[in-house]
Amino acid sequence: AAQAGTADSEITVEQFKQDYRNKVERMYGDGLERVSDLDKYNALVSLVRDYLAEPWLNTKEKYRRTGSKQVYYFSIEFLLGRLLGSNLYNLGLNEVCQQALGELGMDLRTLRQVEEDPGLGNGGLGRLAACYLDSMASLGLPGHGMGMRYRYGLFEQRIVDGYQREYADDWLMDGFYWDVRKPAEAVEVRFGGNVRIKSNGKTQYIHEGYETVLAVPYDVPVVGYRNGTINTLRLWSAEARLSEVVCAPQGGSDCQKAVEYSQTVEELSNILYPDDSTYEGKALRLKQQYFLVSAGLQSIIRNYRENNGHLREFPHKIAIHINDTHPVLCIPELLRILLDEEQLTWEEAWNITVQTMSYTNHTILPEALETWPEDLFRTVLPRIYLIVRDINEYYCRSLWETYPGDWDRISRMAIISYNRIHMAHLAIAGCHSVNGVAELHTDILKNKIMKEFCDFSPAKFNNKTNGVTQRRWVSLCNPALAQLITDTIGPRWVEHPQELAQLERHGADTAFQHHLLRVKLQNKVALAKYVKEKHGITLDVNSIFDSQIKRIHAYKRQTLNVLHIMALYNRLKENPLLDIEPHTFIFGGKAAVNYHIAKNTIKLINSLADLVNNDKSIRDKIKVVFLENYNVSLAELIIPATDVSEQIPTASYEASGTGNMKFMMNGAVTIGTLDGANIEIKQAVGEDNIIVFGLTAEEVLAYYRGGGYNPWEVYQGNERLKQVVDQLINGFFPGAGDLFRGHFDSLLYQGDHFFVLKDFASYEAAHRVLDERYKDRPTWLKMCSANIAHSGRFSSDRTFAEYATDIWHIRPDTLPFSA
Ligand code: 26Y
Repeated sequence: AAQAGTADSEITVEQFKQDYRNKVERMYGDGLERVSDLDKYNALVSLVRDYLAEPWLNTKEKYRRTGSKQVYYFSIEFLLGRLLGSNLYNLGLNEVCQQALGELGMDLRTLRQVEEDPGLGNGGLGRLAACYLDSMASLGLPGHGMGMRYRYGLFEQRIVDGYQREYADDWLMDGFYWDVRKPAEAVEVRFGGNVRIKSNGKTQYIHEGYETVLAVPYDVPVVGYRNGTINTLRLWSAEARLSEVVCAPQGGSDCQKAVEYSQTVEELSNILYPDDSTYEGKALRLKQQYFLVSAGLQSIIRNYRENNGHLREFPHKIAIHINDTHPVLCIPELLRILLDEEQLTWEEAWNITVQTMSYTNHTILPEALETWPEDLFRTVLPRIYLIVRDINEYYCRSLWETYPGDWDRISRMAIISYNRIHMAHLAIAGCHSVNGVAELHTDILKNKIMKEFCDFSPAKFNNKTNGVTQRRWVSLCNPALAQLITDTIGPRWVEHPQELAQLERHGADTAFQHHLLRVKLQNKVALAKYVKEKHGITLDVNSIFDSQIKRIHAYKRQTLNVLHIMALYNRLKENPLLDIEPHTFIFGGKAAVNYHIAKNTIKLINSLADLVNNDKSIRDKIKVVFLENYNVSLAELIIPATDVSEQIPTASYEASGTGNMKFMMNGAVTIGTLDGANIEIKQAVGEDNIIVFGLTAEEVLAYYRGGGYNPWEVYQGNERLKQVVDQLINGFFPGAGDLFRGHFDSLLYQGDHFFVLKDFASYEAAHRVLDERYKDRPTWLKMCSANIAHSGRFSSDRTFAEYATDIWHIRPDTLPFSA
């Protein structure tokens, strides 16, 4: 039998060509010459799926046989990006496929671009989950994803007259050929109704009068890098079972009702909530969360029962990870199953649950912390509500034992207080591990946001600094750089990214530098081509490409970037002979649908772009572009072409950041604040290879304690700054009128909560340092190499080895890092 993972050595180009031709003919009843690109793409996916069927089956078989502990990563978002390229690459079929298609007169790159981006996530949190899937499989770790199969992904952004417009992301329109529908493994999820308590010796809870939603799983293969491991991402879809509804003859009113009913049921998995900032307590969102959790847990337990004995052993066989609080109902749902269905005692059920569950926090933004009104919760999930009440009581009792009489503290830490259910408190109480996503973030959790919880159970708290997969974020998106690295230090870095450190020795080497420069230029040409085709703007590929690509949010401070560009522009206008390096400022990102100031920031960037790009007098020294509909695929194009990575949040706000790591791996130099993982990037590369500026988290927090700072003083004390701030409202942007008054007011009249003005001078100075370094090209290239060389730490392989060892207590087949 074909050995899993060695597909590359087994399938020849000839074989591939033949298989592919056959596939096209069988799928479409037509010859390769006669079918569309979409058909060709679909046939290729179908063929790749055939190739991975056997190793997929073998992997499942192996896990059953060895009885190894399985990890389930529950996440309401998985931002996968396109899969054709990454699956071919991880299967080791990339070259064979490329050559085979070439010989058939086709181009793999074209077919890869036919694929819709499965955008089942908002940003960092969802993309992190996707990187982790890649690492789990590539480490040969039995780790699977549990997520939602949204009918529509994150909205598609179009820019109309400089403004963001949102369109439905109909990603399933042409079908999605990677997943396998498993109707036989569907489970039922119950909503509403009421709970009757029956007491005959033992109390029983009978849930009645509920509505049932059918949860149907779709399994997506997750391919490990050339190791034969194929794990599973299980995505759940809500369906109604209409066959149970009797229709009146000639389709009478019952049929009508049935169709309406099916629509309300299917609403559950229709949309991904397009918001990563402000929490909204919508009933549908609560239902979605419970739907994922209940369906996922039921299927895990069903599978467990087929292969194992008593549920007492559950924590030795299963680890469940909760990605932020969104899937935190895993805790009461597992308790429900253990109590109501398995008849375990509370103590037993609670201990099993806590030992099984672990939780990652991704944000300290108070407006993104989930709490649910008790009434709503009780109505939608009556049985789960009772269990959460019991958890609350049990937890508060244990708090009372440690802090007798300290009512204030206990009410601050309670899971239910003031008629709201606090999901983070539930997570901390019900998990054996709570982690932050970068050292600073974890410190802030431990010493501020969750201090009282940490005092109560310090052993739970730990840090796991985020990581990204070098396979998608270097090998696939930057093949030229990957080749250069492999030519220089050999191919092992793909599986052992810490070996990138060997590049350090080559950083000052002229030949290496020369190659690096060529690679970067080639990537800039590719991006410039895209920008020209899509936006009609000509970029100077010899300019510094400076990128800020991420969700648009006040704390991420796209505004600071804008003000600096305005100041640079003003300097050029005053002195057209000013000797500055030409710059291309690249922006990309979506703003939440109702986040008005963020949407206005997009308009601000576009207004600046219009002004600057059309001003002949500055002789193309600066260009500004806002790239429409930022998503994973666009990131794959922008990151390899970037020289300068903008990571400029107000310190303390960005839990970690992961874009910062992707840029670093691709040899961009960071200009950043001391926040999130930027701090650890600085430690890794050394202070000569990163440009930092601005207030530290401690300083920011100290200002807040003192009631903020006075932006007027800063504004009045800095001529350049005053000029650009005034330009927001003084007609500098033709036709803008009062459009940017909101930005102006927030900076001056609302206390500049995010310290934009406060950090401006230091940001400007940092940019000057950057330009100086860039002028001296050998120094610059050395900085770029140092960034690549020290990026191994930020591989999700490292992060995952840490989760596996410290939290889930499982051992991968091989550990790439001695964790
Ligand atoms: C509940 C709703 C309002 C909500 C929906 C999505 C709240 C938060 C989110 C997503 C948050 C998110 O993406 N956080 C980011 O997680 C990354 C991965 O850990 C971090 O790198 C990044 O700093 C953090 O902002």
